[in-house]
Amino acid sequence: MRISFRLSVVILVMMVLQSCQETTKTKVKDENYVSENYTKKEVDIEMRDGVKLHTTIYSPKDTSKEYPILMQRTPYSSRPYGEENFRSRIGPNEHLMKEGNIIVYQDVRGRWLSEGHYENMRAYIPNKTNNDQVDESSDTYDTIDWLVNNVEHNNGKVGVWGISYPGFYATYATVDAHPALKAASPQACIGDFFFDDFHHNGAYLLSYFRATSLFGTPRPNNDQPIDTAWYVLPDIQTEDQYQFFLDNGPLENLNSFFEYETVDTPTLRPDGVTDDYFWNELKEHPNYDELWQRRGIIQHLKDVKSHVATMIVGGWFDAEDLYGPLETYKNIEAHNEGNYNTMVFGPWDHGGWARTKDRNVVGNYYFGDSISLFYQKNIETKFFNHFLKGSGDHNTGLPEAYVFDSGKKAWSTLDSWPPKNAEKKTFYLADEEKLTTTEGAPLALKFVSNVKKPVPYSEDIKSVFTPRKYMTDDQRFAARRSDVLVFETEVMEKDMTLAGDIMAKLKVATTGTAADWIVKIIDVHPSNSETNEEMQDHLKMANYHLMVRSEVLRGRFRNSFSNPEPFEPNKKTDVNIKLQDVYHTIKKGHRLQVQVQSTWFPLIDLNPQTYVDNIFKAQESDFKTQTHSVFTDSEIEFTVLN
Ligand code: PG9
Repeated sequence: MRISFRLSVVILVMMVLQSCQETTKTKVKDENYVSENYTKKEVDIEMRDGVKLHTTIYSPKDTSKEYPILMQRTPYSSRPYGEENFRSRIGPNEHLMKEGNIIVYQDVRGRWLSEGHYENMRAYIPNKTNNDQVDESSDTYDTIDWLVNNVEHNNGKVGVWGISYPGFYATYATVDAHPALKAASPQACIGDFFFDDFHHNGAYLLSYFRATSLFGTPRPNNDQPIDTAWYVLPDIQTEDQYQFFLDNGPLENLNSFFEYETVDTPTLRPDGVTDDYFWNELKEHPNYDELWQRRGIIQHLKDVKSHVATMIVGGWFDAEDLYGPLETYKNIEAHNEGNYNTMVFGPWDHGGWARTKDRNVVGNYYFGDSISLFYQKNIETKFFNHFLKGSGDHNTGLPEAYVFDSGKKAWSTLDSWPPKNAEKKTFYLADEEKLTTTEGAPLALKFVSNVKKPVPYSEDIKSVFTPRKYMTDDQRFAARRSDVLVFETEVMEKDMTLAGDIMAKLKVATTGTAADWIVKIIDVHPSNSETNEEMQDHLKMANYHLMVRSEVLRGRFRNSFSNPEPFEPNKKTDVNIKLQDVYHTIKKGHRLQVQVQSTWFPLIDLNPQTYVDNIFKAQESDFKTQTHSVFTDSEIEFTVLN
């Protein structure tokens, strides 16, 4: 029977509408999944020194069985507050949410609705002798103790997880760990603010400027708990942060952003002390002194109890915390033989592994489909279930190192990191822009480092809260500048897999007495490479100069991060820069390129290029254009799979 055309159109429209409603219903159902399947309680748990920490507990409505507790401690708030208000997603991923776990969020000491005073990266106190000695380890211990003894239907096993600053608290949980703590997954975990986030090897990350007030604004009413944001992120009132910071000049001109109306005391006191206690710390402590040293957590990972299994997660293209997860994994591995300690590193930016987008992309660069979804289902869920619901006998079926080769765009499962069959391979920064394995005569390659025209760290016109995208940005814009030295191999005749850290052993000189040194490792793609849909319009994958790794060292710290020293003008000097690990195959048909430069703006602040004790107090007159030299007996030592 022929159905009239008109009727068939009506049927088709009805079918389309119905499927949309179903999708919406599914989505709506998903949006309400937590409130439909979990109850919520908020409690203020008393710590050993009497301070109460605000803690939110989501428990499965199905009380027919017992569940482990999965906890995240955070400075970013456990909101929404109010037992009638639910998060739409809880836990490390949707599988763990839907399988049923008790999910706990806690405002750390001094943040949001928790009492006490906040300290950035609060220093650990070893060998505590009284209840007034508290830190994030003791707060975590006291919290876990209360939870396992007071939360109904818990199975006595606790896991912690967190990304970035919450990752730092997850690492901290493993120090003097509570016996109920069975699994910890610090992810993109901050290790040390002198090498993560706000500084890289002593260079101040000016690109973090706007994040300062998030951590340095005193809570009003003499630091009382508060359920709404009490800080204001500085508004530089432009989308062109490069021009803003260039026009702004010396860092001390930024002090004016740190006068807060919420603070009960007068602003900008005569001696330049501002109302932001973190900005004051940054500008008064430009060197790796006791303030930063005592706050690093890496040094305290020498006695992680064997009942705590650890899985450290990071992204090869994480602009914020790369030092932290790599050093956390390596130090637990080095000092705690017999512990279950593994790592997962994928082609992600900061926290990319927790997202659920199908296409995994960082900036312009596409790495593949469902990589984070694969991780969540087959790695993260497996890890927690094994130690919190399963036998916990270490036989997880997961490898020591689950690492993604960002060149081949494929996972590897390795029994160690770095790989046992990796070896060092040295390349030289040769004349005529060559990167060669044969050492030539030591020539001086010169460039003018103009403080009025610093090398941009990105060709995008933007203003960021923290830097992210640049980690995979095309570097052709820099390669074509006269103040960026370029060194490049011939076309690779076979694949070369970089697997581990990279050491830049530069031999340099400057007409000045201070300089920053930046090294970038680049995968130059063939000119017939196909462009992916995420590529910015002005770019093409043809000849794409993919940044694989980059790092800066502020030259004054070349011999010590704590005791800076000037350069002697025109004297050939060694500057060694460790670049964080990579796992990247430079494929046959590609080229390996190294770029060397001395400004990277405004990712990092401008070096005056004349030595001053504290760049945060440098004057306009200190900033001078200089001529720098890189000698061709400089080496780049790669870790390569043989
Ligand atoms: N590590 C990230 C961060 C720290 C400090 C300021 C801004 C960002 C993070 O916790 O996301």
